[in-house]
Amino acid sequence: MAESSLAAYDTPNVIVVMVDDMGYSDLGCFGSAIETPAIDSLASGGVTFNNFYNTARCWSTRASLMTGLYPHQSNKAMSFGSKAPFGYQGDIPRDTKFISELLQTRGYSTYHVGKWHLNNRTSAVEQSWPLGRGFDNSYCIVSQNNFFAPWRMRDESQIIVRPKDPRQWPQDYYMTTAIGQRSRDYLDSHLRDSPDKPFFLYVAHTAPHFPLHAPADVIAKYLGKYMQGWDEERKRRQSALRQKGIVKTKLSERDEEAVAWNSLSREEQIEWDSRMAVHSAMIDVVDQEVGRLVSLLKKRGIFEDTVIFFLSDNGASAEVLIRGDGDDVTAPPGSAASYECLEVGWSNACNTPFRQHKMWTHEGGISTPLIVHWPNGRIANGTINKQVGHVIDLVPTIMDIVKKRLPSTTNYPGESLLGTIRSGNTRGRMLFWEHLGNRAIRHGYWKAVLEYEQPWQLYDMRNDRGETIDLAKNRPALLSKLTLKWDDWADASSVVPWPSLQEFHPNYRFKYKRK
Ligand SMILES: [Ca+2]
Repeated sequence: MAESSLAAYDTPNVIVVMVDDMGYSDLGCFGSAIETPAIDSLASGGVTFNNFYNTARCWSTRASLMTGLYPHQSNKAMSFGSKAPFGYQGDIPRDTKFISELLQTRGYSTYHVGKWHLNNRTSAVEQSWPLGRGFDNSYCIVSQNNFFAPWRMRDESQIIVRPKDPRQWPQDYYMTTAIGQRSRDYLDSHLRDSPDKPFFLYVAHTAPHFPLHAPADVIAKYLGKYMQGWDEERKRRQSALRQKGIVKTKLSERDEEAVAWNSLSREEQIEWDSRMAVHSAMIDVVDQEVGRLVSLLKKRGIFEDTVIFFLSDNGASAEVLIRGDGDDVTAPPGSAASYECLEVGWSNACNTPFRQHKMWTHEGGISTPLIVHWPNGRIANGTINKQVGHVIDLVPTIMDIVKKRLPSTTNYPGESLLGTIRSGNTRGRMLFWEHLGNRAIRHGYWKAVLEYEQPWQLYDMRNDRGETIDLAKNRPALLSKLTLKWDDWADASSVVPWPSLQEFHPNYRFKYKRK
């Protein structure tokens, strides 16, 4: 491969693997007991960002990943329809370019597999699916309500609707495995049909988002492993993160909606142990699929010239919902007939050492590991990179890596991370968040954060990413400087006060931590 490696160096292949609702410390290499050897090996052979952020929600992070903009700037902060103000309508404008469109018109073959969540609500609906947004091929999961038999998919341009009875669906189907298989099928056909072209492969896993569904044999590996409970699990993970040099912070308090593990009956503990076992199994299977993808890249001799990014779209979720085919309470945990969520106690543990969950702008909602792996990229292998980064940075980073210019017509708020991926040098950033009225700004090591209808809080991220010591009252001048900067950003970025959107979300309250 020596010759072609050199030739291919100018245009490496790019793979983005994104998981759904995975907690900050859910990877083995981030201190969990979940077996993720393939992802851990990408981390040890690549660069791991420990200060990396998403936007706290599925669609908004995907909008930022694809467009390089804050979600409001791409009109995808929410999907409230055409009567809502720009920023919240849900229709990404046609002239906002996706990374897939930028790469497709610059000589890349482009493949999408898995979740999408960016289709328009009102205008140009057909053109807003992956095939209309720069992907040559797409295996698109439209509904993830049943991992064993999804209700709706788009396989290329064909819409597939599941028969009402899930037993009429292939009985060996499991979504994560199907996503992995199609990723490898696309790679195989790419290498057969257009081996001279580089490729961009976007693998959007739907795991470990609820419902908690996983193959029984993988769940069996983890059953009984969590009987020590979420309070112990949080301590164990915090200590592992500290030992690995990933995060050193005081542990946040147990979430106020979660009960003490010791107050549960033995039967309740067994039930909760199984929830976490299924969550672990879902991530375990994702890792197995990452492993199979890596094996294929190695077998075909293109592993060295392929850049792999791995991240989660938001933190673990405390939601409590039953959708899809409903919950048969007599069905085994993790089976197709069950419909269960992680809920607040385990979500809290999965986001260790941070506070809050998916949807909040505290660290538990917006933090994700980012792993970047690129053997031929002269990058600082096996290092933990402390640069503060955000999913808006991935478009400029990918374009930098493939040596192509960003469109000059767009003012991108992010920046390329390639320099720091190589050097490990860090510099100050100013980043912003707004989701459901929750707000945050990070400027250097300071973070101001506000939960909707609560006052601003101020934290020093150098030693308190657990957000345990609110410095708002000690540093009022600093806090007001930061919140004014947030106001300026909001004004310039199509962010509007959450209460002004009341008519579009009459039921949008934070009740989901409770049953
Ligand atoms: Ca998500």
